[in-house]
Amino acid sequence: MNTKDQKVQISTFEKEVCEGLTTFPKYLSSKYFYDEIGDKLFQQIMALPEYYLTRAEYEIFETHRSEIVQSFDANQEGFDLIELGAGDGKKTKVLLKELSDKGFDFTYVPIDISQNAVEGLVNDLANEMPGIGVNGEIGEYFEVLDRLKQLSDRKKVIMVLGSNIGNLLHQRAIQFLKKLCNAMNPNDLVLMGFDQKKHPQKVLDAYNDKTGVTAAFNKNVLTRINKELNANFDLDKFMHWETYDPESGTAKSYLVSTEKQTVDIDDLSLQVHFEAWESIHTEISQKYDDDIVKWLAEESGLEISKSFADQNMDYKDYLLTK
Ligand code: AVI
Repeated sequence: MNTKDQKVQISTFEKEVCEGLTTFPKYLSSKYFYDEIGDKLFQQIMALPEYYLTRAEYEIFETHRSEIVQSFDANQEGFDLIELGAGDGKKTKVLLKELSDKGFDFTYVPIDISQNAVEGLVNDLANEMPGIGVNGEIGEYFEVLDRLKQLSDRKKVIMVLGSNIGNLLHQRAIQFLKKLCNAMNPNDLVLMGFDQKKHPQKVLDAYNDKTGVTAAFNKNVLTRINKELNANFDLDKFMHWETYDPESGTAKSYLVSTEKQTVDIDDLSLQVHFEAWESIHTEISQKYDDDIVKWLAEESGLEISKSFADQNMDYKDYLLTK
């Protein structure tokens, strides 16, 4: 491909940035938070005192690891443990260790959109748990689901942890779960984390930490547009804003323009105008209860077979079957 052809081809990032910033109200997808800097910021978020989700899921795995891995392979036939959005795999290591200590026959297939994350995790595991078969894959959720059947020819246990499903609106979550269901054989299982509805202030604090890491994470989408599309967003003229609606259970993140301004995105030959206090919606982080999870599962052809909660009931992991 020559330079001219490369220029003509418009990337999904360019297309979506253009669409999101030329419509009203403006929006950008949270999937663009994640590059090398975004991955590091998310690691910092997971260690924040306010961000209870990671610790809650870790506690669930520590407490229920024996029962969880037992239900993965009750018939002892061997299986592939496929994790969508594996990240640094910190919580998963609790389950991997349990599986390996109990002598289960399994291969771990961590899949993530970030090449960094997958390579880091594969290297870590080679050092920390050399006895485990690991087969890392790079890919985006929906795209990976299309080739899930090819990735494994034995029993599949598919994990989607960290309440990653919460970054999808319900209709999109159902599309995702339907695809997941289609890729499953009757014996296959899903282990999925769903952050639960709780005191609204606790949710707001988790997405609006005092140290400003979440704000930097949110603004990273603007940093990426600056770097990758030659734009001149002034990050100091946008503020991170979080809302939580306890009725719907939806937490929403915005970037709010603190003054009337115009931003140039040179690679898109685009000028974007912002009124003072105009917003860009960047992320949803959905919170659930048993009824919502049951509804999502049923709409998608799945069924809840078990659930595991942390002591505070802040968070639950559900085992889903077809
Ligand atoms: C990855 N995802 C489930 C996180 C969440 O809780 O929505 C991303 C995040 N956004 C802000 N803080 C963390």
